[in-house]
Amino acid sequence: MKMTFRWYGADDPVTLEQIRQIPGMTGVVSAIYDVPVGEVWEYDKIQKLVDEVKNAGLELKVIESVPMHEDIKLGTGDRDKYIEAYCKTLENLSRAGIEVVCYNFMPVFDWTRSSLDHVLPDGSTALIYEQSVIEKADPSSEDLSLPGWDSSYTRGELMSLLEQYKNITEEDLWANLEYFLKQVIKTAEEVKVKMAIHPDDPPWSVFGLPRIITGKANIKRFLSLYDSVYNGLTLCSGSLGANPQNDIEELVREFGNRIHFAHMRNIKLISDKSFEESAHYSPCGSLDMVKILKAYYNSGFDGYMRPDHGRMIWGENGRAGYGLYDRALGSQYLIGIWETLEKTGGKQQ
Ligand code: DNO
Repeated sequence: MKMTFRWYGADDPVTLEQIRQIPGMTGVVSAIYDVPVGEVWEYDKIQKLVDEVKNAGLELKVIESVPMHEDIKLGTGDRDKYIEAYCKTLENLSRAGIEVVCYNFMPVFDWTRSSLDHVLPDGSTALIYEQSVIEKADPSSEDLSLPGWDSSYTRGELMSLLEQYKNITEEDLWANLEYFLKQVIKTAEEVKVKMAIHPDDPPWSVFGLPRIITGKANIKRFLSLYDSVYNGLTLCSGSLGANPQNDIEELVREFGNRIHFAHMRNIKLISDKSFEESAHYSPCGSLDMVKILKAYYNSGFDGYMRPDHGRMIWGENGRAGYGLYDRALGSQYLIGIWETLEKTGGKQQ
């Protein structure tokens, strides 16, 4: 297992120098943020980022994410152009030494939360998802603030996208995903970059939009669309864990050899379809991090891992979910468990 930390590039208030000082960190996961969705990431730009990270004493082997143009998800006539650009980006990433590419197939919105600064009993703040709030929210309204939302869309573009998705069923989305994989995984195999789809967060439909990477049966279906180690997973404990029917340890055991990137996050389920993001430490949330890590250890996991969202603690102001302090604490907790597993041999579950 190689422990990494998400870094948002030069604009991130968290610096590479700070990340470098977290014990056990091998690298960061990052992306090129100033290329519009659908355009090719040029090799020089990627190499420059890789060098910047290297000069700070860290590695950049995982990209999170290469975003997907909505035309691919919608399956419009323009999709081939965007798929070609995606493949070209993969070639350039491979040339710069990238091994894993994380992406998602969620229509319009990426991860969704109802509040970004919910105050927990200990005074820290965390992201929270309350189904009742989301059900009442209007996704096209200007004052809705969603953390994963690409704010580069104008309101008009957003309305038009939502309109186009009215005709897209889950089965259409599956067909469009398969179409994408059939071309992209071929390139991924050639250039040896492992694709790792991120599950939908939360793993159910929001704002009436279809979502399909939601649990065991659908992940199985996804993996069989193209049976190759290059068609793999980012297994996000917090995303999938929001549905208590998803047993994360079981998913790790079942799909172990197809997991290339592990997102480790705890959440506290507060009621049906509602949860708050807790500290990583198992007793703070509903997931058992020791059991999950044991499943990774027992499956021989040697991919990349990162602590996922942290709370805001110690007065830090930063990007919601992506501050320095709580994620650093989380990483140390995870590394401590992993070290124990390595020294005691893991044992059977
Ligand atoms: C949220 C992240 C997601 C993830 C994308 C992958 O914190 O886990 O935004 O990066 O869904 O494409």
